Amino acid sequence: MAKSCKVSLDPAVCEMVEKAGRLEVETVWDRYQAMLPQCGFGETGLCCRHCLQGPCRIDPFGGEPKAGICGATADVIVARGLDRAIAAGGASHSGHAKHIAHTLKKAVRGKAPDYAIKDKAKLRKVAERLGIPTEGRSEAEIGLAVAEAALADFNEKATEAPVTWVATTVTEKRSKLLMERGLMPKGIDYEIADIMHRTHYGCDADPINLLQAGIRCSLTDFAGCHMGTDLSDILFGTPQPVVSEANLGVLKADMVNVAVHGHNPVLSEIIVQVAEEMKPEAKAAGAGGVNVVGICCTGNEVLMRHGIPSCTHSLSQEMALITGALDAVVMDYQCIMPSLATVAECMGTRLITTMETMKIPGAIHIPFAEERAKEIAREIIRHAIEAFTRRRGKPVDIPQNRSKVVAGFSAEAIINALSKLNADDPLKPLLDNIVAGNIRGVCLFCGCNNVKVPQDRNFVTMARRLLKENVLVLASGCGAGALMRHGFMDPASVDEVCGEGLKAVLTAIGEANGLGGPLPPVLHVGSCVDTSRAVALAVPLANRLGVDTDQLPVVASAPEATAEKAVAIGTWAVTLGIPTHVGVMLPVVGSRYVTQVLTDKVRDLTGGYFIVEPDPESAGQKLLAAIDERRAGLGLNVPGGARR
Ligand code: MSK
Repeated sequence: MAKSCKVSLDPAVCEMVEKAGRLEVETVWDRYQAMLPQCGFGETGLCCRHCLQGPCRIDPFGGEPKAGICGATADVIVARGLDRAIAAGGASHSGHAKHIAHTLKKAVRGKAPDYAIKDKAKLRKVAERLGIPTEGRSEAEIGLAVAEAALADFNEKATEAPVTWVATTVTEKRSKLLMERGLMPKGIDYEIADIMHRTHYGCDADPINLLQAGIRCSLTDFAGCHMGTDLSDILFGTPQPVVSEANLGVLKADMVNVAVHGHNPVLSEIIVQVAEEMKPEAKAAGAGGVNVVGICCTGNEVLMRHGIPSCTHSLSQEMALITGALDAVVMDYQCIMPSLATVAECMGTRLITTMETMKIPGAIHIPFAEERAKEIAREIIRHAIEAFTRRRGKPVDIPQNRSKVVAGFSAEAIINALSKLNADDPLKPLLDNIVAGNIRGVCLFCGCNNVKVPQDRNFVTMARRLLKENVLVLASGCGAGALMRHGFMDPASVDEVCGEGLKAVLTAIGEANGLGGPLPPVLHVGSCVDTSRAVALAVPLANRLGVDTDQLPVVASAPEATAEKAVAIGTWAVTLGIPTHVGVMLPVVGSRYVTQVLTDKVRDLTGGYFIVEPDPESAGQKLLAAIDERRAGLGLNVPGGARR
């Protein structure tokens, strides 16, 4: 019988939480309980540690102290704190992109023989978008120029030119608006350093100036996401729909189970290739083969390009080890809990870090270098095979839960699917259905799971509500993970979860593509970096309508956000004009002024705004209202209302 528990909606996770309790292995939920009550100053953003005179904290109820030792008010402290979170998110996503740019450069110069340009058409498309000449040039020459253009985006340019991965990826109207309003970033690393400078002791103390810089900096995260997606597609292929499975039931007792965890596909792509080659070694050790599975966004990357099953996501990463069946976890970076070292020690899992930016005491560190990628991947898998030989014959507890997943909906894949309905004008069927109301609007779910919310509750509740109201739902990151584990990426659940209009559209597209049935209710667009794929779809849609992205009936939601990267993504979504929901308390509520700017006044600047709503039912309602407002603005019919 499926287990249920308070901490997660996922029965597989509940089963493992119970096992962890029996084994007295501490989990994220135990540590959260031990942390309560959490500091109210920190939660509301009213604690400042930016200088050595602090920490300072402001009374959230208007009493004393009203200012920090230097005189910084609640508004200043909150705005500075938000800016630093945005900068950290931008540094992470763009650091990931920079890494892939270096890999591309090494590949085209012949210094990384295990890599090659896989999607030549995308290489040319990206080059043309950036204004790089392609005529009569080899792929290696174009690839080098693209990699150099990417790396040039990190520094402030002598000519004061904007970051190309922003200026060329948004609508022309948006690009102009960002320039006019001082929101266009001049360089990725430049803007991130600028935030660290202006939030230092005794610098920017104007909350509006601080927020404006934070908004500009959030676009470094957008540039990093878009660049990461573009360059990964060039090197590893642009995803196309692929069938796989998700949840802990994808582990196999008699196989060498290797999880790839983190974000960057540079290593995991090679692990996937080498795992197949190493089957004879695994067999010689008594296993059926090597079973590669994914965790978090590295999992999303290999799922959408190779159909590698997703084991689990974000908050429940420890649970994959608790099964006792995982022989190795191979990590790159971001969203990896250091607690895995303790769980791994208890469960006999080899924990392997690979990047200079991310080491964990207790893990084996095998430094990764693109120049020797396959050799390193083989060394890693040999560790897993050795761990298997120690585990062989011992009991494991693999929950039986597995959901069918159809993943891999890149913008190119979606447009290709639509082209089967109208080859000359692929966006027309989508627009016609939006106009007719069969698709009421579009919602992108992204972001993480957060320990403060029963895992997946907000994603599942909101997706159910929006799908029934005929909202087309896209998902990235651990949001995609949550929805895939609950069956939302299985075409068979369309009948149960979608409204009639949406069902008809998904069925028409699916049948036109020879699937003999509908597309899945929720379209998997990839990892958190691939949130940019939703923009790559929204921009041509806006261009086709002759409007900007702030007029589209498109909304976004990070209902269980955790990472600073999610804060940065949410802020750039608002900057591109999208009403953006966050389902957990942001550390800004300590300043009524900053909260008001983010949820209301920013609309005058960008057209977008934040909706902070922890209750998933009301959040769904608020997103529907935002969609309807946009529909009315375009003169489209609104359910229950008149055409304006
Ligand atoms: S992994 S940023 S917990 S989505 Fe991209 Fe998941 Fe959030 Fe990390």
